[in-house]
Amino acid sequence: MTLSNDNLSNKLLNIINSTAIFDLHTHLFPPTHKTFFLSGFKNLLNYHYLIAELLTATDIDASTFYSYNDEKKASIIWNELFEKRTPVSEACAGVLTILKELNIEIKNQNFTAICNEYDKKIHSDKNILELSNVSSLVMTNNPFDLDEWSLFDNNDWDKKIYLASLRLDDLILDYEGSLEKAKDQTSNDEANSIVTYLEKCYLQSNPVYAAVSLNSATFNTLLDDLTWRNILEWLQSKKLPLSLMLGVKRSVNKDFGLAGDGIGDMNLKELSNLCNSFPKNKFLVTCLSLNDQHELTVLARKHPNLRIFGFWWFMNQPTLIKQILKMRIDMLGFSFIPQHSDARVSDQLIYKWSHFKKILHPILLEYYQDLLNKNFPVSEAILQRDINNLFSGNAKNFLEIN
Ligand code: HDL
Ligand code: ZN
Repeated sequence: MTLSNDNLSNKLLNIINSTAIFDLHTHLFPPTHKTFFLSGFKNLLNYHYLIAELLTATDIDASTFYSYNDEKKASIIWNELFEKRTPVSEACAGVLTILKELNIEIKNQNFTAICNEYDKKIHSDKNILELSNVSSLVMTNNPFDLDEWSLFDNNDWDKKIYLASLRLDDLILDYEGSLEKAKDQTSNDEANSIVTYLEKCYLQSNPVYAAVSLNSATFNTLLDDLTWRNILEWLQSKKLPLSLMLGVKRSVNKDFGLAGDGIGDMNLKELSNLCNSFPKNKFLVTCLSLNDQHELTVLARKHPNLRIFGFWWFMNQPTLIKQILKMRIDMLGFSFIPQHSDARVSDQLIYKWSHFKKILHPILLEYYQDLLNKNFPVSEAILQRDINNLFSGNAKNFLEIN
């Protein structure tokens, strides 16, 4: 049944709010992976986005701050960013969105009271997945962090919800150390022990893609280094896409820890060269800098083996999403993966996705209204097909998973 301008908006909003999400890139783990599973109010406030905002809005010394325990750090962040200052940044707004979703009053409540009420309301990952309508997600799994990788020694978690990836940054950041671990884990001294080890990890974890973050100083390693050419050939043999997160500069401020990374240079002509050099490999790509977004979108029109995903990190800001999401639709239609959460604390799924949906609805509405005005028959079935694709289908089809 064709919709009209009267009922289009509500129908679209209902479909956006009721369609299950496949979250393509997160740093989340199942609750049974105890040391790596993060949830709760203290962990929410200890998010490195908020730490960066604290350390640059106050004269608190970074190393002093990091010497405190999580409770003290969280209470300082709450006091400085939410009580002494107005919490209007995206990361601050995200915390408030979750408190609202949980009906937790802020007025006349101090940090401890809010903390106690919060931790009574959020009691499981299932609770969070329901609230955020995330049906499954991809973890960031580092095969060279053996403690974190121990997740795959157990079967006490839902592998249909928590899907694996192979995060390969350590091969860029510490090749020799990674090679030693690969040799230890495979008792293999040959040059190709990295690929031998990745094969072992593949069998253990059943990853849906491999991933690496790069910048202009490291990108050509993929093309020039024999190990990486072997990895790309291995990925192709496994039909595993490679997720490329481009334009990051690690430790811009060394004292800030995880909060110290920033934007690096990136030459996307090299990305185009990679797509042409490895036509049978698939590349999921996201860029950290606003400066790279237009060229990336044009490249997605040139390379069928390139698929854009998400608004990564410093791009995940309402003003930038509005501008770039419309550009992507203008140039690619709906043939891209519009968002991922990059959540580190499970509870963040609630705000990362509700904030995106709030931006998505009016933008999509404008395109569908334009179609109706040109007498194109927009039906509920068409809306549901499109939102299914944007929220999960495009990613799953590119990954060739169900
Ligand atoms: O490299 C990455 O996967 C980034 O997402 C970093 O983990 C970053 O610290 C982050 O959490 N961004 O949202
Ligand atoms: Zn990430």
